[in-house]
Amino acid sequence: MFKKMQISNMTTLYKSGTPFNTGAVIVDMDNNNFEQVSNVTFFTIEEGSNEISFIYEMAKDDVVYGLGETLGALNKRGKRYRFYATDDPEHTPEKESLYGSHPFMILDGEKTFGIFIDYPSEIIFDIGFTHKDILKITIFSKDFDLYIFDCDEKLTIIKEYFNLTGKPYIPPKWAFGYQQSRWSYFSEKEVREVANKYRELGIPLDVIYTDIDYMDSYKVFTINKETFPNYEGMVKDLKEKGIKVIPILDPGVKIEEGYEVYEEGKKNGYFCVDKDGKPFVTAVWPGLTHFPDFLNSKVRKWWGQKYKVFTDMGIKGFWNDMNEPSIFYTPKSLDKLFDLLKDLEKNKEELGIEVFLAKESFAKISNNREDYRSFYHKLDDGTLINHDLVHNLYGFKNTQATADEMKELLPNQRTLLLSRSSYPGLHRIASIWMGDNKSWWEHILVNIRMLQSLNMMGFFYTGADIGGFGADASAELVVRWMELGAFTPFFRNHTALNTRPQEPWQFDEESLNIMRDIVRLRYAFLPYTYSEYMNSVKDSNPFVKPISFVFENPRSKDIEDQYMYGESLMVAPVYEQNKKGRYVHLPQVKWLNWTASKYEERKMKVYEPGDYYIKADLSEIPLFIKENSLIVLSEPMNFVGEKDITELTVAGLVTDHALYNYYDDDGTTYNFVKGDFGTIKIDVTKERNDFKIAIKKDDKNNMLKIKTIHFEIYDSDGSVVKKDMLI
Ligand code: MIG
Repeated sequence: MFKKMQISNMTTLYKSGTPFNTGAVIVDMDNNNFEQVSNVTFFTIEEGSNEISFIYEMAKDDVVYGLGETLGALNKRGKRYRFYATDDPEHTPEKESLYGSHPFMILDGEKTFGIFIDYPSEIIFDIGFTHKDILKITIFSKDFDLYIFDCDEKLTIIKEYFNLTGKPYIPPKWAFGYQQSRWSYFSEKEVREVANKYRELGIPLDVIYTDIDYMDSYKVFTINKETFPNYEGMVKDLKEKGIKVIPILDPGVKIEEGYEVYEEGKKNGYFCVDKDGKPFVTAVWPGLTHFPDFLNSKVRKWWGQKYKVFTDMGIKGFWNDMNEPSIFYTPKSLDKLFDLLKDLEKNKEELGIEVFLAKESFAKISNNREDYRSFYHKLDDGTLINHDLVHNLYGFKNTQATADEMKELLPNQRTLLLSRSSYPGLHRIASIWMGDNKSWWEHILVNIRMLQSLNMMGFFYTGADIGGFGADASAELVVRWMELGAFTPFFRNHTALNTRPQEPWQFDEESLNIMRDIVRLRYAFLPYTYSEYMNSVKDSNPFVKPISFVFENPRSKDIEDQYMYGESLMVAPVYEQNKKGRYVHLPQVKWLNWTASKYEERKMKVYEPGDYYIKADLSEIPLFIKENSLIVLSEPMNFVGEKDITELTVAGLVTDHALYNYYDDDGTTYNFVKGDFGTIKIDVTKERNDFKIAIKKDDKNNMLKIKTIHFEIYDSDGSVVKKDMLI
């Protein structure tokens, strides 16, 4: 039995039992206005004792989109996905769970609809895996909210999902600059050296991260005074060079007498508890730790205020890691392992398969479901709830603690806030990166696909560890990945401890020069990227979209390795080893190709719709501007905001008429909400062998410093007209 409520003309809620209020959905519902039903549109239902499955028979050509942070293809059909937040650094193709839980999908085909399940523990989406045509969604509970979006338009379904769960987060403008990180910048000296090297080499940079190495014994909110004697001084000095420092924060609190965070948490009962009501003991980086109980609002307040040590230094960006929460082991699981080892020792002369099995037991002490079942949260109303039932919310609530208190610590300031684990709703307040990928060519493709799937979930501001986190990277791999990264909203080179360094200068002169050009190209695109990002949030329209969300031709459904970046630009990165080009599908309209390497060299060529092999040397990335749309560029800078943008270059192929909505604001506050922003409507109309240009500036608060706009407008025959306009 469900309580059925009509939320809008296309969205229906089916409430089962008494669901936990996750905070994902933000619309107020009239709980009295429901009807009791036993069916759910589109699905047949199979009920077990503690689980329920929704089954749908897919038509041959139905395509499934969504599910956010999952592996496999962009079309999710043919694989099984399991939402139970997991810290798994081995993103091999068979894996079913990663860090986030994103149970929202769109089925597109004979019938088209969306489904979102608001339930914070285990859900399995078997999408034509067990049986190729059967979609089976299993929820391991009878208490959940299920939403059906009955609509033929994929983008409208997404809009409706945002109506329900809120609009995507907006970072500061500098978050669209280039960022550098590495787990194992061991000292302040090293961080300063890396930052300085960027400036010496003339490679733009906006952010540098300090990973867990800056902490004192991995104690959260502390700084190792030996290796980072003047963290605050470092933050200030780098700020002068336009480089912002972002620290990592882990949720596990080290159990250590006298350590303030531990003492306060213990005294106030702020930690998750075991079945006897004692603080639950687990282990992460610092050794034995407790987990703060982020489901409790008092704890969130306390935790969020702790960030003051950093905001007082002028820091405006935070990186919340390990919040699935990751568990290395618990004393209990470790004891079991020691028993096993003792057993093995007794028979050490005759061991065979036992050793093999022991290896598996060893792996199982991390992130074990049994451990997640053995601790509890105390909610605001005093009730205890088993962690396992709300597992997927931990990272969301951890990051909510940060976001909420930022309103007080940094009033009216935007922050760059990243979380590793996530749940629907987190996209309103922060964003996520894609976690611990590897320096594998295969993972560039994963990056391209996940970027599109995450955007459907409202995680517009996202990206992967460029160059790969685990394993050693080759120069070619880093170069190609940087080319992709330049066209993802979150553009950060990051790698793990003990891997080959992969900052741009770590390889050879040629690779260094290419990477400098790529990063400069990224900055040249800043006016476009920022305008498009802000417009996409305003319009609830994914910033990155699959080709098939824009073009209706069947062939587009097969295209997963090209994507729309904003409304005008299609990106087709080269992501294979030793390739000097790639095949590209150009759907339905004409396209203006720019196989870009240097911002200054804009050689563009017109293509009719079709399939082409596009050459792209190591230094080049194939870009395509859609017919009758425009891109806007400006001179690259060393960091966002280094100089006023006084000149724009507008380029496009206009066969009829193109309109661009240029947008800008202060980039750091929320004043845009009150209308503090400037826009320029740039209108280009084709006229015989010429173009008519109309410009309408709306800038009552004088946000815009643009004086000149250079036009490079192409015609179908490939000819270009160049004009300058003063505004
Ligand atoms: O288990 O802080 O995903 O980006 O560098 C490793 C060290 C813990 C995992 C994060 C990664 C980060 C690393 N962390």
